[in-house]
Amino acid sequence: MKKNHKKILLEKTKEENIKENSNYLRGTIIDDLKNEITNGFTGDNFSLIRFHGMYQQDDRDLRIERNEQKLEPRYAMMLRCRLPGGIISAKKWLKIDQFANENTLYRTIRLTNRQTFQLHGILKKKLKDAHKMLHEIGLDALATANDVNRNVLCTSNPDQSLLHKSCYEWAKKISDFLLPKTKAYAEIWLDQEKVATTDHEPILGKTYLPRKFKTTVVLPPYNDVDLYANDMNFIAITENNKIIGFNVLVGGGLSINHGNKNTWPFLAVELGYITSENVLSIAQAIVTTQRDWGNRTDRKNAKTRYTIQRVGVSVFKKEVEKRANVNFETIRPYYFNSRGDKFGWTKNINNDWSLTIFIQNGRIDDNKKQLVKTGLLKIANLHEGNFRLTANQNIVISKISNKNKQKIEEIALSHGLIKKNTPLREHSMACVSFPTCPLAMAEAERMLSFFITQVENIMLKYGVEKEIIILRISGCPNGCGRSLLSEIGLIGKAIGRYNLYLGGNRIGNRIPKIYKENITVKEILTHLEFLIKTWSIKRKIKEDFGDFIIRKRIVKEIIDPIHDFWN
Ligand code: SRM
Ligand code: SF4
Repeated sequence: MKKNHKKILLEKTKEENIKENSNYLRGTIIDDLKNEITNGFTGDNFSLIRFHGMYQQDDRDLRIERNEQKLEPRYAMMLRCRLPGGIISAKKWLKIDQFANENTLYRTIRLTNRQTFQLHGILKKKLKDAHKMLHEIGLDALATANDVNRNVLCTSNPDQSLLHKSCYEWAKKISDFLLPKTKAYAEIWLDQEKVATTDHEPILGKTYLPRKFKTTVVLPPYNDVDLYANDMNFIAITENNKIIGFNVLVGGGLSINHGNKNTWPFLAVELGYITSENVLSIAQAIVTTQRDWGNRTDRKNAKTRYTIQRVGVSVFKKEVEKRANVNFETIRPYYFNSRGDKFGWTKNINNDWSLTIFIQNGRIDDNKKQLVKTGLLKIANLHEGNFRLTANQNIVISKISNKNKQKIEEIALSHGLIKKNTPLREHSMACVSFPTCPLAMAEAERMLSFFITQVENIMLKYGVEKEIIILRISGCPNGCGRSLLSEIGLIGKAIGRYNLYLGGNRIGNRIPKIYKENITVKEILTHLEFLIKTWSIKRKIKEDFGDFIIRKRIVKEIIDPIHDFWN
């Protein structure tokens, strides 16, 4: 019996076979595109389209109704664009907005917390149009999902300083360097002719990575990309206003499974310092080490963090040094003092301007209170610069000329894009969850605004409404809303029920611990009222909520997540 169990564990996962047999990510996607019997993809293609930046979903609000009518679920795809560092010109935005209006079921755009955007609700027959539209404006959706290096994050707004600009250039360079080389994307979506060459993936390999892989380039002191949640991170070290090298951190990740003690969140750990000329060889060595050493028999144990924990940091580091032929130097001093985005106007290096706008949940839509979509469209129509998407689901209108500054401000004001929000709201985040996410267990995006209003009322009642608390909601333990790096984190358990986590910190390098399990929103608010009240009375001067929770031992501090997270 035991032997059998071992054998099962050592078998490659189904996904590994899918990749192996896919002919470099082609599968039979082309046949499925011709198949008009279903709006969905069949067999392996369901998984393979993810490498091309799409997820098959169905509207969960409609499931019961369609089932009763004996109809296929309302299949439609979510498409995630590749946008390293989050930059898209205003002119390109116009095309995206138009496509969303004319070709998607929801007619919205969703900014993600990895500096890009998603279009939900594209029918299979419209998919090629979507990719062709992206291609025409110089974009694509390649490698924004599945077992590859995903959209590379970098500290927002490259126009603020030369250092920000060079961070962006590094993010772009790393993203391009680690992209899949297969021609499958161009053949399938752009109708490019199949050329008689042999596909080869020198970095990712024929079976790609064991699991998703996430990278950041960050300029201290702002940890606006939440680097500790990522597989590979480059922290810029500067001298005389130039980036001279990077501290490299690896192995962060946040997802867990409810009740599965073999899963735990983990903060990226330090490998060492490298000079700039070694960035790409180190990136390649880290990725290929994870490619060859990552667990391909259990997807729940396949991310870099588990590889590093299995072999140990020093063994992993030595292997990376050997593969790159570079030795890490001692980590250079660095510190972070905040997360989140700074809203409002900033003057840039070229004497032009940036305006950072808070977008609740990253949802680009119009509602009674705010005309976010219309407002951004009007701005895009006259703006000659860029839109910059942040890792907190917000948007920076960057490179605004002096000539356009006032006009843009007027549009932003009249469409409710510049509003006085509480620091709590400005730092809040929720994942997409219902109705499109197939893995959602509880509401997140659709309940965030209401929930924040309730917590705002509590904070106002106890005179702490001007304080920042990092509050995040995820609809399931995959933790896309990065709840496991927040001071107050909710993780969905079932409809209307959440686990409540407390005790993360402001800069995002402390994992919160469970405080109450499987409770209702009403119960959560009762607990929060008590805790916020106590904090308002007993906190030390300037003591953050998360730090207070830990000092008062309301939850135990997580020092070693492998042991402390579940115990
Ligand atoms: Fe995520 C899966 C949305 C950031 C961990 N995530 C999903 C899917 C695609 C559901 C699915 O597999 O079918 C969700 C699509 C919902 C929808 O309808 O749009 C989804 N994840 C998101 C986004 C849109 C949340 C958001 O509101 O911004 C983010 C897209 C980022 C991007 O542009 O690439 C998003 N996901 C994250 C993050 C946060 C981050 O990267 O900083 C995490 C936690 C960090 C980490 O990786 O550990 C995250 N998503 C997951 C996981 C768990 C992965 C794991 O390690 O086990 C899944 C499930 C999976 O991959 O099996 C997942
Ligand atoms: Fe979906 Fe869960 Fe991610 Fe939310 S956390 S988007 S519910 S997978």
